[in-house]
Amino acid sequence: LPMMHVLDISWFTACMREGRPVAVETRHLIQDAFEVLAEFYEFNEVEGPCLAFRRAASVLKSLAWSVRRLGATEGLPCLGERSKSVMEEILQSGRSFEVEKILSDERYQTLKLFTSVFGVGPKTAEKWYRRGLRSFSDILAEPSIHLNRMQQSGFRHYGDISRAVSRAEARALGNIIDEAVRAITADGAAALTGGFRRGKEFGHDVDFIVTTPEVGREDRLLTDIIESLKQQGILLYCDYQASTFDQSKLPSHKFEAMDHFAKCFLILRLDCSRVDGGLNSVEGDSRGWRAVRVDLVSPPVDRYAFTLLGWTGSRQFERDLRRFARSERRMLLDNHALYDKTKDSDDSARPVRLISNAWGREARRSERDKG
Ligand code: TTP
Ligand code: MN
Ligand code: MN
Ligand code: MN
Repeated sequence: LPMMHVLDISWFTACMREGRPVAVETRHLIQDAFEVLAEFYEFNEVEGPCLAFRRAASVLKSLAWSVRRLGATEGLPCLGERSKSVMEEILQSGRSFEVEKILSDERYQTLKLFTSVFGVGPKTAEKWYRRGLRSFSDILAEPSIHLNRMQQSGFRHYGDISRAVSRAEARALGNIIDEAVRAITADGAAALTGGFRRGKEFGHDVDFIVTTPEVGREDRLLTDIIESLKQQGILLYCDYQASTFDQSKLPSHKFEAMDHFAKCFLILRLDCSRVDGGLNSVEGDSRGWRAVRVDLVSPPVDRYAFTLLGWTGSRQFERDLRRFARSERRMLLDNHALYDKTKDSDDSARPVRLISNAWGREARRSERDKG
């Protein structure tokens, strides 16, 4: 990420995670252990330790060396007492008693299973668990349970959408979205974002930002795309959320995890014939298609830069970047804007707007060049 240099945050290791060709057994054991612990606390709605273990896992992910002794991790950020004791146990015995206890816990296993369904969060999973349900067949056989539309799609396409999406499939979907955009407006563009933009080979979904140079047109652009996908017969599920973005309310002084732009969460039917080298599913190949989760967001073009930054992720990187902006630069960063708290808001908004406009132009130009 070139912006690392711009913001001078090379000190922070979590930013440098992706693309390091290191595979070390023990480190991965520790990383997985931290992720299990984080999830355990998430299921119990205890935010502090959950984030602490997430952060510790991401620091380990960033390392270019293998962890063999606890002493070697001395200078690393974000490793607290508890992380260190788990790490020490794994370094000594190859396992963690605490983590194994969680993994064999019926409640953890059940919540893990239930939350793997699209549309089922920890709260719903907990509710079902409390009612004595333990499996998908328990849920589907229980007449008093009402599944919403999202959960129904989640169960219907469970096999497909829990299988990783390959880069070739992401490319094929990119073509589909791009064609849809261009059929609507010749100067519109779709940009791949999310994990695939970070260079990942596999993802749980494919994320795109769609734009049009005409500010104010973006809401309709997204609904037009959805209509086109429906016409093509490939729209299996659609949750559309209209924009609640209000330019006059910028800059926002509170931290906002979610942005206000028009967006949609989709499940699309991807035909085998569109993918070089076939689908990433044995079943799908014989069927001739698979279902894939796709997210689209459509900001006004002068907000393009911030949206691209925000949607590129990872979530941990975004959290760290926002924290860096806040504590090291006295700035507020979210998907809508970058705001300098040390200056008058009107003054500071202007250069940011200029940069944003320039980036928006740049993005359109490079998309056009590609085309
Ligand atoms: P995800 O698609 O959830 O994650 P990912 O692409 O990093 O990884 P995966 O391969 O599992 O799909 O989210 C991508 C980024 O988009 C993430 O940094 C969070 C951001 N995002 C928003 O900023 N606002 C939103 O409303 C949503 C849904 C995501
Ligand atoms: Mn994604
Ligand atoms: Mn994800
Ligand atoms: Mn996504």
